[in-house]
Amino acid sequence: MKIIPILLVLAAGLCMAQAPAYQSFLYMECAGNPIDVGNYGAPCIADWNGDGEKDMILGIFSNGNIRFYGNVNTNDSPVFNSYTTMKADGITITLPYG
Ligand SMILES: [Ca+2]
Repeated sequence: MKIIPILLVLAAGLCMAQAPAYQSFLYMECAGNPIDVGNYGAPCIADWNGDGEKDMILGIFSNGNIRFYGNVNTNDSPVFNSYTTMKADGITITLPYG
C-alpha cells in the first residue's frame, strides 16, 4: 500500500507545522510558597471570577478535589495569595479517578 506512507508523511508535516513553543519550567506559588499537589496536578488558566484577570483552577489527583486560586495581580504577573476548594450546592466537588 502506497497510500499509508503518503498519509504518514502528510501527518508528520502537519504536526511539524504546528509544533508548540515551550518556555522554561517555573513553580507556581501561593502566598510565597510553591504549590505542591503531588503527582498529576491538572491546572487550567481562565478568568473564573470575571474580574478580567486570569485565575488558576487546579485539579488534584490524590483526592479528586478542585482548587480555585484567584489572581490578585495582573495577567502578565499573576499572584495567588490563597485558594478555596470548589463546591457545588455546598458540597466539595470530588472527581474520582480510575
Ligand atoms: Ca479572575
